[in-house]
Order: sequence, then structure tokens, then C-alpha cells
Amino acid sequence: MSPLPAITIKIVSPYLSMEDKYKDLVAQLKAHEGLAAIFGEAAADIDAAAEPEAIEAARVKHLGRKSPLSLLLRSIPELPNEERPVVGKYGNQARAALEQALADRKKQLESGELERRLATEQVDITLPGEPFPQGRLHIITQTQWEIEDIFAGLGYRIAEGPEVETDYYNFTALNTPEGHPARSSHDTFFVDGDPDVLLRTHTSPVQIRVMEKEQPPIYVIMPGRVYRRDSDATHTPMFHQIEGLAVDEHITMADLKGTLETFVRAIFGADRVIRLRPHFFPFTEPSVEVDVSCMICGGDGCRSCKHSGWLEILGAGMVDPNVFGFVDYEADRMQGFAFGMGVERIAMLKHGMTDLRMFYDNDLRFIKQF
Ligand code: 2NM
Repeated sequence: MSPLPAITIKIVSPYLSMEDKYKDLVAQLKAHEGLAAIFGEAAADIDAAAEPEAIEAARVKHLGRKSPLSLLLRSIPELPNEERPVVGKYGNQARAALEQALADRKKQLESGELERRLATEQVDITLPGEPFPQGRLHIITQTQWEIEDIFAGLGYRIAEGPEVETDYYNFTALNTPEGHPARSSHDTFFVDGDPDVLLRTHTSPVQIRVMEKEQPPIYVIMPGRVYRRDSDATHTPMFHQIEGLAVDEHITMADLKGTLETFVRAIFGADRVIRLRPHFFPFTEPSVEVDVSCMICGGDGCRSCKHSGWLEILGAGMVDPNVFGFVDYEADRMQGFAFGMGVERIAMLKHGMTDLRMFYDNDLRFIKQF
């Protein structure tokens, strides 16, 4: 395809000579030979003036105190009777016309530089404009979406819920009894000092809300912001979690393990392996912590994995029958697994980061790398 031709913009402003511009006056001035000659000479100088200095010189020469026109006008009282009205009338008209012409010419010259450029330079309006700075998704959003895509591919739906929760959804229905350390104001942000209203400390309350509304089979993941009273190199008071829940009649721990292995290989690479270690969570029984073989040293041991070859990446377990009791599921017919992970931690491991706080410094040198 041949390029579009450049579009040329020309502004044409033809210069009207004094003779053309003051046709009528020139005709009338013929009534007085001297006056016609004076005007003709002045007009020729103005037409010829090509810079501001020449205009000023023409003004002094033709309108100054000692100019022929001024002298003629001043001599009116001494003129013969028949000449006086003619010179008086047309002389003043000639002076006004010359003053006007000088001003016009000056203005025209001042815009001359622009005129010259407009006449000689081309403006190609088909050239691309200044590019806008392009934004991007924050690395946490990118990572969250990547995790969501993997589970969407396994048939999971996404569920969301409120960040301001009640004690019931955040703790009680999750089998976290009163007096449990997680419930203390040491770890939890309470809203307006109300012990019943708080910022959710995990996205698990959304799972309770989903189970209250829907019957199994249930396959959902819950991404979102969560809040804990913690702040150092590995903890920020707000962070992102993705939890998952699968409830059906014959779900086993083998399903959990296979699901998590599939997930881990999708996000960290096909040659990763996982290991499950016994753990405790109030809402699952049994509970496990899940490690992935270190993707930095391949499992041989390095600084990132503290020379163990393993990195902890999530918590999981089989949903405690007590939790099913809170949502009126038939606990003896239903089985399910649940898991939870921190999006920041996954992003840090994927990108070899060491300080969690970089996510929220909003330093563009960091943000733009992803
Ligand atoms: C985790 C680890 C293990 C979990 C359990 C449930 C529910 F609602 F089914 F009981 N929600 N989330 C769970 C289990 C979360 O996060 C580290």
C-alpha cells in the first residue's frame, strides 16, 4: 500500500497595492497635481517597504512634520482661493489614508514570518500524534486473574462477598470458637469498636455465604482483599487471598491433592512437585500445609527455600463437618475440600521478590516491570 500523500495547508493573502486599495481616492486626487504627486510617491514607498525599518522611514518621510504633505497642509492659508478647499479636503483624506496604509503594512509585515512558513512548510496531519502513556494491570491483579483462569479451566466459578463482615461469618460459622487467638483484637480490625463487625481476615466467609444459598455440587473460588493487624517485610495489613471450595458427595483428599498439584504445575511449571504436611485449621479436619518444590534451585536447596528444597504456598484440608452443620448441609452425606493462598506470596515466588511492601509502594520503576 502506498503511503497517504502529505496534506499541504497554504494560506494565501495577496498584497493589494496602494493604487488598487485607494482607487477612488487616487482618482479624486487628480484634482490637485501636487497632492497627487505627493500621494503617489508615498504610496510607492509604502508598497516597497519590506521591513519595519522601511515603514518607519516612510512614515517620517511622508507624514512627518517636514514632509511635503505636512508642509502643503500647513500652507493652506497662503494658497490661492480656488486651491484651498481642494487641498483641505483631499489633503486630509490623503493623510488619513497614508496613516492607515502604514499601519496595515506594518501589521502585514509582522505576520510575514508566519505567512512565509505557512506558504513553504507542510503540515502532514496524517502523522501519528503523541502517544498516551499506557497503563497496565497491577502485578497482584495479573496474578489473581492468572490463578482464576487456572481454576476456571477446572470448572470452578468465582464468588465474591463483603470485606466488612460479621463475627458470625468470619469466625463462628467457620468453627472458630470464642477465645480462639485469631479472634482477638490483636489480629483483627474491628469496625467502630463493635465486636460483631470487622474487616474479614480471610475470604472464607464468602464460602459460608455460597453454601447458605446453594446446594452441592459446589466448585467455587473466592478472590479478594483481606485484613490483618500485621506489618513487616512479609506482612501488610491488607493483602489478597484466593480460597477454593469443592463440595460433593464423594470428594476425597486425593481429589484435593490432584487439584492442587494441577494448579501448582500450571502456575509454577510442569516439573514442580508438591508435598503435604499435617497442620491444624479450625475449619478443616484433617488439615495440611502444602509445599512446592523450590522453583529457584529445582529442589536442591538455596537461600530462597532456606536450603530445604521446599516453599510453603498454601493451606488446605477437608471441610470440618461442623462447618457443614452451620450451613445445614447433610454432614454425613457431604464431603468437601477447601484451600487458601495469598496472592502476594504466589506473585513474590513467581517473580523472585523479597519484600512484600514493594507491591504497595507504587514506585513506577517496580510496577512497570510487569
Ligand atoms: C485455608 C486453609 C484451609 C477454608 C475452609 C473453608 C470452609 F469454609 F470450607 F470451611 N474456607 N476456607 C480453608 C481451609 C482456608 O486458607 C489458608
